[in-house]
Amino acid sequence: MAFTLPALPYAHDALEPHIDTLTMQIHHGKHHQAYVDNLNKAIAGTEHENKTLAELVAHAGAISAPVRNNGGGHWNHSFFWENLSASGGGVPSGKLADAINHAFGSFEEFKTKFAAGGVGRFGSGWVWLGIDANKKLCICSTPNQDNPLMDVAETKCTPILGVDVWEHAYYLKYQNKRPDYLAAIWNVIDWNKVAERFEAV
Ligand code: MN3
Repeated sequence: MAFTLPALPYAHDALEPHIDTLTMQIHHGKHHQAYVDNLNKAIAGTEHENKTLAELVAHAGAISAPVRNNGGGHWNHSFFWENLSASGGGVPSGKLADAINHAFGSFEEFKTKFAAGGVGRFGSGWVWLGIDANKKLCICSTPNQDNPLMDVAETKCTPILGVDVWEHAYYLKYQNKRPDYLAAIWNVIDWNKVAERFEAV
């Protein structure tokens, strides 16, 4: 079964002015589409053809570089679009808010540490909020299209929030100012979705 590009759960202009329409069109329609197409090419006619995306990602390092890069790209972007919402922003509530306060001191402290994780990622990659093996919240970052579920990940966790810090995610609007993009993105983070993932782990 070939993988397909998931539809965006909102319009391309829904996240304006924080994430601009053209960036969303290219990011979803060109970049994410290319990861899907190249993943399908990489697994076509191989023993991996009928595996789920979760299985491919978990063993990405053991399979091949194209599966690691494009399978990760497909997984990460599918996860990222769902993190975002036109009605996002604000602050988390309930058990997730308690866990953030417990792990990081306060929501403001968490945001500072998360943004530092994204700014500190040299080159292209992702910054994540996840739940580690001890069921504690943690922040980590991964290079390229790796993610913390991969066998090759330096820090493993179950992500509940991920932010793309590749230049293609922000360059048209923010140019070289990755910190500005990471400051603006809080306005469109869907905390209900993050809380739902938190409760599920
Ligand atoms: Mn991207």
